[in-house]
Amino acid sequence: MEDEKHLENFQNYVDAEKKIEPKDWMPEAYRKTLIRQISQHAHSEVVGMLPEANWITRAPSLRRKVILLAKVQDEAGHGLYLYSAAETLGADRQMLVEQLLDGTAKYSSIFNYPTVTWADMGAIGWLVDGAAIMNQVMLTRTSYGPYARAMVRICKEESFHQRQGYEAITALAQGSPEQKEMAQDALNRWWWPSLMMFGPTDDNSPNSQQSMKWKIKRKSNDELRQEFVDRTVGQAEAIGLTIPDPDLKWNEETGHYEFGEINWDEFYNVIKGNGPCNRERLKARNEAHDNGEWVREAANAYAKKKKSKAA
Ligand code: BYC
Repeated sequence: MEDEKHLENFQNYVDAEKKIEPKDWMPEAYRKTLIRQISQHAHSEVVGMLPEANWITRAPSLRRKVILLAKVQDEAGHGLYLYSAAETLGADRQMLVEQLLDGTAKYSSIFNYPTVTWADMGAIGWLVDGAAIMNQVMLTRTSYGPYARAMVRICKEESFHQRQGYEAITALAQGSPEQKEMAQDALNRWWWPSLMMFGPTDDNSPNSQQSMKWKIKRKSNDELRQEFVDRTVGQAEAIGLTIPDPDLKWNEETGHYEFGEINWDEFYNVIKGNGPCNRERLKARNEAHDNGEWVREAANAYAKKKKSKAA
């Protein structure tokens, strides 16, 4: 029943900073919003493995290869925690996966860009994971208990991902002129898409207002984007790279960087499925799913056997 009283009690509970747990009463729209956001997040982790997987066999040293492998495996793990968190809300995992495979579910826009040089591995760790952490640290305090707890663990791993990326790009930025050029080129290509990861501006974000009221989100898309810019500019300067934004400047009065206009047409085009790699990503994901059919069959057969033995 969603009468006024229930809704009011729910809001009071959230306002008192109490966590909502799976068996607690919650408005249907709260449940739906969380399933939407958590499943999109899970899909992003899973699809996010693809651009990096492209470089595992071509990592420039054994050390870099081991690090990259560990990072990509972490992302698979994050996807699995998150699908489990969505299941606590009554979502059907198979249905969520099907929505990803048939192209009806969204995942982060950032993973529809190509990884054309090794420097992209550094840029992804530094910028993409850096942006992801900004958002996910906020989500460790989200009002839904299972999502908040999953984020605590995920953030620890994301922090390693960001550090390894910054270290990898630093090595290139301090290397030969060609390596430095490669690092700068990667920054040029990943900077603007990283800013888009935070989602549309607050004025154009249809879900933000309600999500903030329910404390699913605690900071707005624009607030987080600004925090990211403020933190990242100094990191670029420290390694001698230039942020590709002629309008970037420090504002003494606000204590923040001002930055140029984001190309929102590009963003909406990518999330509609028309980015540089959307089709390639979905094709790769579908192939991986089909190739894994025998593993799912074997796991089901094993579970069935175990169950009948126990019975
Ligand atoms: N890309 O009202 P808004 C990682 C959609 S992966 C695509 O502001 P909301 C990693 C949005 O879904 C970590 N779509 O929405 C993995 C909504 O569409 P619908 C990824 C986007 O939910 C591997 C519409 O635009 N992190 O770290 O309030 C390797 C309107 O937006 C995007 C997460 O998923 C986008 N960038 O706020 C390396 C964090 N932005 O559903 C790294 C969890 C917006 O209404 N998610 N849209 O059709 C969130 O925090 C929020 O969902 C967002 C958007 C801030 C992203």
